[in-house]
Amino acid sequence: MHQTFDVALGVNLLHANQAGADHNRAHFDKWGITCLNLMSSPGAGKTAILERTLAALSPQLKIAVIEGDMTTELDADRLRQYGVPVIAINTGRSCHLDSKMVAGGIHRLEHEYNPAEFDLVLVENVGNLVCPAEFEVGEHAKVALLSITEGEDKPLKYPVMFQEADCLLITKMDLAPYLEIDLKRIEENVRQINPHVTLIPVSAKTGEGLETWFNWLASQVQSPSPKPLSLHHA
Ligand SMILES: Nc1nc2c(ncn2[C@@H]2O[C@H](COP(=O)(O)OP(=O)(O)OP(=O)(O)O)[C@@H](O)[C@H]2O)c(=O)[nH]1
Ligand SMILES: [Mg+2]
Ligand SMILES: [Zn+2]
Ligand SMILES: [Zn+2]
Repeated sequence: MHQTFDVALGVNLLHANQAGADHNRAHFDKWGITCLNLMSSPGAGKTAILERTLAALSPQLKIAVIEGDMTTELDADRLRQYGVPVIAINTGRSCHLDSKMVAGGIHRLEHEYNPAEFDLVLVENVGNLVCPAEFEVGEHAKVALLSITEGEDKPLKYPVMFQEADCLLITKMDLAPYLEIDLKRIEENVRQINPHVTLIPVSAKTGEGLETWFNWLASQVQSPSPKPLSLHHA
């Protein structure tokens, strides 16, 4: 009985979230904006990658950031230094962004700027390897990050994030010489879960792999490949 109730509650929650995601997606499509949702466990390097990305691409591409954090604006302040609009969303006790929170951010973008001028909205989700993957926010693609310090087994232990990802950045590659980690095993484990994901090893510190990441990003902007708006969490 209890379990039935929980399942029903979860389905309703995701259903309501999906309606909000469709709303956000309609905004992005109307304005010709590509939206990417960056997700990882805490500290895998989302903000560091965004810093390098804004520094390299923001003159050519008009980018805005929606920055999700439970309580602070620390990451938002880091990214504001790159001269792009950064809309901070504090999620309070929630360990993920949902579509309604992101709608608030989109409506702020609409009121404070001319959204049709933007090419790309990058969403940094709350650091969490589990539920951000379940809550669509209207993005065109999901980017997951896995730091090499987290261990080869994470794609198997937290499969939803890796199943859902369109692109997976293996971050902090500069630390590889100091760790007993097998990149090939990470890749094999990821491919078991998601054979077609675009997998890019990177280092925000040395710049390794960033060119490949920028090219993937640019390919999303030039030819966004909309996914069906169906509820695929159920
Ligand atoms: N060596 C090394 N350290 C990195 C790299 N990228 C990020 N870091 C460090 O890892 C820590 C976390 O990086 P962030 O970019 O703040 O990670 P995050 O995923 O945004 O963290 P949350 O937003 O708190 O989930 C910081 O101390 C960074 O300096 C990298 O490529 N190499
Ligand atoms: Mg961050
Ligand atoms: Zn959550
Ligand atoms: Zn709206």
